[in-house]
Amino acid sequence: MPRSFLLQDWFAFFGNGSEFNLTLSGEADFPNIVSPIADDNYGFCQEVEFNTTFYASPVVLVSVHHIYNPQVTMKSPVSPKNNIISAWVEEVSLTSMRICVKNLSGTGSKHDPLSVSYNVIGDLNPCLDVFCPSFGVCKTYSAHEARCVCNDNCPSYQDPVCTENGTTYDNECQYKLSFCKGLDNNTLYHSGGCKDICPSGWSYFSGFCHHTSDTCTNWTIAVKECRQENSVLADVNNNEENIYIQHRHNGDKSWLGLNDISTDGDFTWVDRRHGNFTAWAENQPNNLKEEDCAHALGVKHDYEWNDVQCSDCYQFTCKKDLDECENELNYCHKQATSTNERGSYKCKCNAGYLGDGFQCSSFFSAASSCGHRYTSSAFLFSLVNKLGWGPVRLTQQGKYSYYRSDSISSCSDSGPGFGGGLDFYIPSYASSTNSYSNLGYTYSPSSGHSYSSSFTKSFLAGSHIFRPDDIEVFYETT
Ligand SMILES: [Ca+2]
Ligand SMILES: [Ca+2]
Ligand SMILES: [Ca+2]
Repeated sequence: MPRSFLLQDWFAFFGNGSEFNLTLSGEADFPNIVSPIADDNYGFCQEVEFNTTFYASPVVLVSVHHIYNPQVTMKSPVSPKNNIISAWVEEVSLTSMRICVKNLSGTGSKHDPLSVSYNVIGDLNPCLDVFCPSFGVCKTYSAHEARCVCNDNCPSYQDPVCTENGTTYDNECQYKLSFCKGLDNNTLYHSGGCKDICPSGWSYFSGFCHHTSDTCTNWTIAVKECRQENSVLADVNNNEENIYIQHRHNGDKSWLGLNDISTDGDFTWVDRRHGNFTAWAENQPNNLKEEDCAHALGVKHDYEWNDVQCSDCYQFTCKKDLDECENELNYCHKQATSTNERGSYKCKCNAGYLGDGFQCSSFFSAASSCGHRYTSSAFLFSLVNKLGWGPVRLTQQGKYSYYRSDSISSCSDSGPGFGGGLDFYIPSYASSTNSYSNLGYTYSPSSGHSYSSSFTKSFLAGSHIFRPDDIEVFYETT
């Protein structure tokens, strides 16, 4: 029977092809310890994961050969003479492929171990090394063009999160989208909606709970009614808050806690505090008719303020601090203690932990306030040293390093120490002049310098005792 003319491009190689500067290459071994069976068409396949991601499905070249390693062939002493083999790839994706080999049928129960050399050629995903800030996501536009964009493909399901200023989003993706677009600048959020943070009838905004009166009263009664609720007549610290409080009054005028009752012209808030933020309307305050109390003019007057008579009648908003600590509405790390403050709260890492309170970590177990650890891989690295010494890695090869103790040590009331002889030590109050170095016990710059010599004492800082200028602590988060 006549056959069509077949044209085949071919390419043969042996080895990993590294001289061709290919994108990825390697070997896949097929020990072939079981017999090939007819159901599998006498084939063996295995999945190979790329350790990277391609932009498009790459081209893969494979070449199969017998493994002539005598140790391996000892285990499977089959002469390769009848083992005609072929190899191919299938299911090539951006991150993996399947490599298959095939023996001829009828070659007996045992087969040679085989190895497949593969070369993968393609463009890598240009997003691989791109970090997108502000919850952006990296999107590819071509094999060589990647841009950070906002992920506007959010699902609509309800798994609400609440941001620090009290905005509830349907789910985390919706919040991240809003942040990415610059519509929300609150980086902290927690799961669950914001609604139930404040007591019934009060609404959350920026660290405070707010309640607005139903009717108008004079200023003095407004102050008193707020006090009865353990709150204060609204004080305003920034423009966002100014707008928020005035919006609660649907555009109407409302009392502020601002007054100059004690000293004419010296306006203070109800707690006698002077604020940094004001929004007086033009030519106000003018004390026109012995005016000692301030009110907000509402949205129609650009949220500005005016001084009026305290006996006037306006509605008002009371404002009270949310105790984030008592209500567990804080973002402190689980190894930190929260302290409530008016309008906010503070986090401080517990004893034995380091960090800013939102992230705390420990070198040691929380069970003990003092600890020491040994690990053979520990080393110190010093960038600037004595004259004639460049940057140096100080490994644990000091005179007494055979004790294998105290690669690092710390107590809750003292800073970190390195080495069994406190080869390098920073006390808890590092600003005092009692840090010191004393190399050579555990950590040593090189052999031949003895522990406690003037050389090893002054190697790091130029003197035995020193005061650090700057301490930076890096910690690994898990
Ligand atoms: Ca006045
Ligand atoms: Ca006035
Ligand atoms: Ca608070």
